Amino acid sequence: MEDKSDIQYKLILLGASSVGKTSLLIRYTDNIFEAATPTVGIDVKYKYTTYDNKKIKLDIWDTAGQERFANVTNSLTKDANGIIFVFDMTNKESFQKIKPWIKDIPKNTEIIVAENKIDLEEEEEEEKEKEEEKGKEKEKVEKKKKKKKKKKFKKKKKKMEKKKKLKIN
Ligand SMILES: Nc1nc2c(ncn2[C@@H]2O[C@H](COP(=O)(O)OP(=O)(O)OP(=O)(O)O)[C@@H](O)[C@H]2O)c(=O)[nH]1
Ligand SMILES: [Mg+2]
Repeated sequence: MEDKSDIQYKLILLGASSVGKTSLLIRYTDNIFEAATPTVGIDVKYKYTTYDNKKIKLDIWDTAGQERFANVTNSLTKDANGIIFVFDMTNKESFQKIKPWIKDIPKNTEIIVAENKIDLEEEEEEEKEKEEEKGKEKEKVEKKKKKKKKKKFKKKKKKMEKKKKLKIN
């Protein structure tokens, strides 16, 4: 595509390793979701979009979450227009990792915090519901068993009392 844009923005994806930065990026730029390998250093992708009748070019920098690339990543953020912090909702540590990063971001830089892998929460929820259902079913069976046992005992007791009465008479 011809590089004729009214505005150009530089965006950076930041976040711990494996939170899904590259996956988010290729979903946005190419509309696909495929197994991504860990990013080495940095990578950049472009996306053209329009807003307010203006043609906008987004340079989206994909960074490596691995600690050994921290220096490369930090130098990128200085002249960014916006930063998208990504964390994995099933990994608390990945959220905590964002805090120190935010402190070092220049004040006029826009920030977005994106919670990723929310499909895994739905899976967890479904699993929980199934377990609860299983528990309820087990409870029902136990209650039925107890009731049956009680009934049996009552019957036996009645029989014995009858026998006793007969003997006395
Ligand atoms: N279930 C699920 N898996 C995801 C999602 N997004 C990414 N993944 C998987 O998470 C793994 C890591 O994804 P990447 O996109 O490579 O993560 P990254 O943040 O770019 O990792 P680094 O490049 O090492 O910093 C891959 O196996 C992806 O397929 C999501 O929304 N849901
Ligand atoms: Mg990556």
